[in-house]
Amino acid sequence: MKTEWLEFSKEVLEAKKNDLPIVALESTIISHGMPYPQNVETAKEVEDIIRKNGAVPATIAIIDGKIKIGLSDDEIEFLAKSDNIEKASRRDLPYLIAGKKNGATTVAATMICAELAGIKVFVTGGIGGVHREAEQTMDISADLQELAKTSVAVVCAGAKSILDIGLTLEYLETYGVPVVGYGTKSLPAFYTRTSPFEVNFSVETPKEAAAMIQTKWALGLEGGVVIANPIPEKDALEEKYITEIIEKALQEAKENNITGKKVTPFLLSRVKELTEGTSLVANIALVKNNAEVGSRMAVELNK
Ligand code: PSU
Ligand code: MN
Repeated sequence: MKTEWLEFSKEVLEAKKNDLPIVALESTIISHGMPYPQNVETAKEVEDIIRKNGAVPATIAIIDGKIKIGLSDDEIEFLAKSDNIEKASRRDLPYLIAGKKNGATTVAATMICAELAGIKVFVTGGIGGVHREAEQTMDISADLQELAKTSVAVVCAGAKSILDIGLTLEYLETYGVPVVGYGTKSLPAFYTRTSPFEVNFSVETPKEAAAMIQTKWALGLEGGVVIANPIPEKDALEEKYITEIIEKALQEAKENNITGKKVTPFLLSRVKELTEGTSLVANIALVKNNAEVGSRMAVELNK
């Protein structure tokens, strides 16, 4: 059984027994997406938001080779503080699990583990995508392939403009992944509520989102759904400002020959430094907002 590698927290195990709605959360955002101590604070606050909305949070990570579904405060602290936690995507899971190592799961790996654990809704900040100049570098996040095949709904704040948003949408279209705007027709671009691109469909309520997700899977159409939820108005950054900073971070990544799985964390941390922390404040706000929507969706899906 694949489930022999899973280890549920008490809270998540209880939720499963009682058929309560559960929301998965990733851990790359803790170990590689945000600095300490904001990463721990955010991880805990996001869990509380999910509880307040009637669902049970399950933060996912690989610890000592176990797929942990639901983490203790000590485990969150450990992932947040250690500087040698591997960033774990699909390709990394077998090595980390067989070798009894630690890993912080990306969107792709969290989707895999959530599906193994029977969890249908996953809340995060932003998904990986097709990077700019991917026609040269072939840098396309494994998150997109996972969305193509693994049946978990991912609530995020759209795609960051460190990526080529247009190519990311084309890729998702090819693989039949619906990109659904939550209360918006424009695809949000993480720090901003809009982008030059439209979503495929929009829904206005968690119920409407749940109905379409349920229908997709009932039809036997495997794979994920992207629910793109714009950052709250008051937390959004000014488009011109953030675009210039992203351009600068991209230039630096190129000059420093940053490749492979280091690209996204490098860009995130440079953007944070160049905005003097403003981007981090926005990042925290949008994740919390996604937790609100995702937990309400999980409640609807569970009905
Ligand atoms: N985007 C963010 N914050 C993040 C990530 C993406 O705004 O923390 C993380 C997620 O875990 C995502 C991963 O799955 O980066 C994508 O990495 P890559 O581009 O190497 O696939
Ligand atoms: Mn990549």
